[in-house]
Amino acid sequence: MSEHQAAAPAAADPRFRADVLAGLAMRPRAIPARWFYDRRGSELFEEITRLPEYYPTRTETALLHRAVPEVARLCGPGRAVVEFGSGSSAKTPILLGGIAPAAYVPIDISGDFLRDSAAELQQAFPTLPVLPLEADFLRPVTLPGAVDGQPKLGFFPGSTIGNMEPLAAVDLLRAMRGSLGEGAQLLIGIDRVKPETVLVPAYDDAQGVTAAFNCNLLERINRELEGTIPVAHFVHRAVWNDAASRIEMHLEARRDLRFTVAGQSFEIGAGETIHTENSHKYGERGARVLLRAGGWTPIGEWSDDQGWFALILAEA
Ligand code: AVJ
Repeated sequence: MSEHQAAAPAAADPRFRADVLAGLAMRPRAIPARWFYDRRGSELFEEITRLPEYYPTRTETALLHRAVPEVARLCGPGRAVVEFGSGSSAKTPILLGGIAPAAYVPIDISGDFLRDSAAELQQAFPTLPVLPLEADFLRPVTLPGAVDGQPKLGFFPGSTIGNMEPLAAVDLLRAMRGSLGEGAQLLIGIDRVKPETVLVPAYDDAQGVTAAFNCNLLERINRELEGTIPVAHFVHRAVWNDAASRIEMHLEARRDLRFTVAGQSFEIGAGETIHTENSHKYGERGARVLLRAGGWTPIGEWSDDQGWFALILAEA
């Protein structure tokens, strides 16, 4: 989409505004990755998941197909499945179809996507109670009363945990443990460390879809926060930070720029960046230690032949 094309006016989320204004004033500049996912960003992410270079989605989906009979055996029937950040996952029906759940509670910060994907799921599983919950799952959440007394199975696919710094990841895992309660289990997808020659192209694809996904954040700022960011003067960067075991995405200014967002002025020098995403990768043992630090004991683990991605079932 051209940056000159008229965009439908969208009501700005005050949390988005606060994160952007604080993030642009900070050094280094950084905006949380959660704000990628407006309509356009979610569409672009869907496109990313189909790219030849982007291995995580297809690897995890194949793993889930393989794992689900054993997951069913380990978790038993009658659990309420609580999915954290359910944008529009194709993985959910694989899990729900394989384990005889008592209910399904998708939790998402964005009510729009949540209602759409919940309605779609309800059609596929007409007799399953589907109870969407609009909430920020980074904090402990109160689940709908209808699932009180049912043991919970948390579902957190996609290696979304990788977006968080390890300290925040541990906080999140502990918050999930609190939200899910006594006797809970968690099925989580975690992306593994692998050669940089595989990782970097997965976040900097030949077709430029990931670049468009990254730049859409600036376009979203322009659309929703009355921004004047000259998007065409930024370039997408994906770099492997070995010390921190993560892929970082940045938007680099190609020249000295000035712009305004929500009436506030900002400057960025040529070659300086806005850090937009971290995607942490964990080793086999590191992933298990992370879960234990968050209060979860692994009881089952599945990985692909190349060891590129892991699905771990853990109990509180
Ligand atoms: C949805 C957070 C798992 O980190 O791989 C894909 C997001 N960013 N390409 C990831 C993403 C760029 C993705 N997660």
